[in-house]
Amino acid sequence: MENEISTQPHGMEDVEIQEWLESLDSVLESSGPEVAAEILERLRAHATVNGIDLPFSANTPYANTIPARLQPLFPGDQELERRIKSLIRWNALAMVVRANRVEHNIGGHISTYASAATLYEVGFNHFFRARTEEFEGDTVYFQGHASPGMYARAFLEGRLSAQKLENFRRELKPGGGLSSYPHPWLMPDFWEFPTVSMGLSPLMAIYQARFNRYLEDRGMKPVTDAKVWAFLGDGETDEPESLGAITLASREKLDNLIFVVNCNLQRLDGPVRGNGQIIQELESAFRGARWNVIKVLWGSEWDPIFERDTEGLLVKRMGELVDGEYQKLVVSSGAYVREHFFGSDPRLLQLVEPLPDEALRRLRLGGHDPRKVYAAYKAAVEHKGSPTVILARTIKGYGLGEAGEGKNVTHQQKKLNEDELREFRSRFGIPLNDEDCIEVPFYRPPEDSAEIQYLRARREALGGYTPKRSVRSKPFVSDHEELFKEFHEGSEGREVSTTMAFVGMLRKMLKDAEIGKLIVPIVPDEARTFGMESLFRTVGIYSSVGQRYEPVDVNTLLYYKEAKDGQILEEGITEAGSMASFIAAGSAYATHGINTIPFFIYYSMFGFQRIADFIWAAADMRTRGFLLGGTAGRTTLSGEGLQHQDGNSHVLALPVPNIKAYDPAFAYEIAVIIQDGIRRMYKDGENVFYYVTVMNEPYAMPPMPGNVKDGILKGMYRFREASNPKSKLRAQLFGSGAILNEALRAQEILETKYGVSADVWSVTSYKELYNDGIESERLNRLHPSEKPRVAYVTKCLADAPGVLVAASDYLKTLPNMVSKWMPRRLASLGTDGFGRSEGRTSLREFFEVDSRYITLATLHELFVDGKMDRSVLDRAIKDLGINTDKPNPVTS
Ligand SMILES: Cc1ncc(C[n+]2csc(CCOP(=O)(O)OP(=O)(O)O)c2C)c(N)n1
Ligand SMILES: [Mg+2]
Repeated sequence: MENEISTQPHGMEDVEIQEWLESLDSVLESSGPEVAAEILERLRAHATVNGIDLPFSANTPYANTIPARLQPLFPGDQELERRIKSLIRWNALAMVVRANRVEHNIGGHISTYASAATLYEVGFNHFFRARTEEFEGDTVYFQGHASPGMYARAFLEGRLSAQKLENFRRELKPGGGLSSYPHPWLMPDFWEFPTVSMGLSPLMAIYQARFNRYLEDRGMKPVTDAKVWAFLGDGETDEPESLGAITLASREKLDNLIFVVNCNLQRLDGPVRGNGQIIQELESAFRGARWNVIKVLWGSEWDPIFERDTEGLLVKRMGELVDGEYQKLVVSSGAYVREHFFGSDPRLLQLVEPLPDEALRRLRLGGHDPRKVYAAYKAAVEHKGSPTVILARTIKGYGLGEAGEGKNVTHQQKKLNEDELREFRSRFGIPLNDEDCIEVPFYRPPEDSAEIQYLRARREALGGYTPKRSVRSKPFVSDHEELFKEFHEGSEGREVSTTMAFVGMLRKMLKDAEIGKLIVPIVPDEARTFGMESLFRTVGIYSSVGQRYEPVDVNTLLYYKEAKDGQILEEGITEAGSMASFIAAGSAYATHGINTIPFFIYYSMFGFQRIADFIWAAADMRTRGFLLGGTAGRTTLSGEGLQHQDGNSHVLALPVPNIKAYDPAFAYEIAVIIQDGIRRMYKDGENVFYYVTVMNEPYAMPPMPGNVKDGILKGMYRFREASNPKSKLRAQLFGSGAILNEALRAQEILETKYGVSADVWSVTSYKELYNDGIESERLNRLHPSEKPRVAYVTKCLADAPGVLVAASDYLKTLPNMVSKWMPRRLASLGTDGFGRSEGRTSLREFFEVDSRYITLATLHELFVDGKMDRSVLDRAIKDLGINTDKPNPVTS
């Protein structure tokens, strides 16, 4: 009954609807789709004006976007391509099955590639253009779990040996192996983009496409029609990052960007939307964001059935099923499909009456039909004015039959029994007999076979092989000594923050003849916070459309200037997006052969803490550049409270192997670090990048005390010696960042009030000290007969007498982790705990890191060593005004 009402609203006759449809058809025929669309748009407006409340829907019917009659001819040899694809399927499966026979549970995925094989093969044979001398090439983000397919193809192409395939996921075996997923760190000549932490690659791809435009608009690379392709899983789209920047892509009209979502309706545990339709959900999200959406749902076998269906019943029926039901159909017999899908309406049953059950079972989905996929890709690359997403329906584990096709367990399937292997072999026509087949050997037809010849010819026509990574930029020749020299001088008493000092350097770098153009300043709506607004005017904010309005502050010196050739990437409030820009700019030395140097400055608490996985991906990708943690330090940033004040980031930087993390106190330290960083990354080609914290506490910047460059870079150097080194009471104070000034004040108090002579060290990087320490330990363990290597910390403190006290604006674990290489016990002060929104002075008291607490810690260490009387300590507590009953900052 309900159904009846919905199909015939208010008793409207079928014939009336039919008349409307027929007139539309005739417009379509006589004047084409554009006029038809215009009429519909006018009708919609007319209806709204007349008070008709049309429900909003961004969805189109559950059908292919490109109808069969508009489908282009498939230009390839379909049969040969099918055979090549079958061989790749076999070898991909063999890799995983063999690896798991050798080492149980080594893992690997069969079903992701099995479902996506056609999506990739149409790309490889017809679309993905390689990077060459003449052409920058297309950029492809491969779905991480489909990696066996890419390896299997490279094997057929003769680029990877059988031995490499044999050692899939076992890179440490003799002869090397293949990394589980796309990791440029592990396979730097092959993979360009790490994609396996799901959600990162769609976002990175959007910003990559946008960065390509930035380079073009700034005249740094020629304008080309190169595309960025990103392949993702439908389950992956649940990650917030996946769809988080899709409006940026449409706003920027990134028609150089193509998403292909492999909609197998399944993720790891089960259906992506058992009770809904993921494809329709994604369609409305992307259409709502003004993307060009192409649905590839049904294969060619469905076309004649659609043609017979003049009433649109089939499309309607297709739209009714939820994904859980579709999944059930995939694993069911033809008879079941007839009864449960077509059986809902006798007219539908009639449509498929001529087809036997077996044919119903074999009605292919769009994502497995090269002709449909080709049509979609062609439309995508030709589309102008917006990015395209292709939603391709496939079956997870396609071809695995009983071993997992469409089953909930298929994602984890790594083994096939003998029957299943034989069936797979037969289904895909692999020339192996029953006996050989169960050994699952890799199979490559001879070089002169039609398959290999075809595959090679196709790739040749597209410029060569892909994926392939190479470093194409030329290294810098200069050390930029002059550029940084002035910052060694100090501020002559003027109080500046390290952030201001850094911005001064940035301004100077931007003017430099060699590197000026290459600098890419990136800010997530924080330029004013860091005093960078003067750069708006001088180098401009990048905008692909220039500035279409007169900025409200146009009469001021530092107005908000947007320009098509603007240099600053002002990303708005998105640390993730800014990081994706950082990655694109920091890997352009490989992707584009351009040495762009990104400087991404942000609120330090919203870096490692918030987007650490992107930083990890950047590390894997061998990204170069500088992350600047601004307003850093738990007590140095006043008033902001526990979600802003960062005492964590230097600890969170520890696990990223190739990031160098520095907590400098003075302008010259920053100058030394940045100059050396540029040299290491862009002259010597080292695969490192930098994290430098800068603060907003103003103080006089001293001149560099002699040549301490080496110490700054290695992690520590003596900044100020004790004035009375012969004193009986001696101490070594270690300060970092803005807390170094507290150590210097403590040095004075200790000297004048307690007769303790202390040296003060600037510890610029606990991470560097730690890495050096563990490396020394390791080398000594492995080479016991050689002269022991002495840790740098140990060397520094060889002749440094007295008690040891460290204070930083970060967790106490930082100094503690290097204390084992110190000659004596270390007392560590730091900022473990939540903290308060408070001013600097109160915060430093609260966390017990100010000069008074450093003084007390020093006196206490002397007392423990028996060098100081208890009464002095008691008096000091009183004189220093220390409340001994205050709450523990760690737990309060
Ligand atoms: C951030 C993240 N979380 C979890 C995983 C583990 N994981 C790997 S594959 C997968 C399911 C993938 O489903 P889908 O995106 O639909 O891809 P399909 O294999 O179906 O093509 C999961 C949960 C991961 N790789 N990354
Ligand atoms: Mg899926």
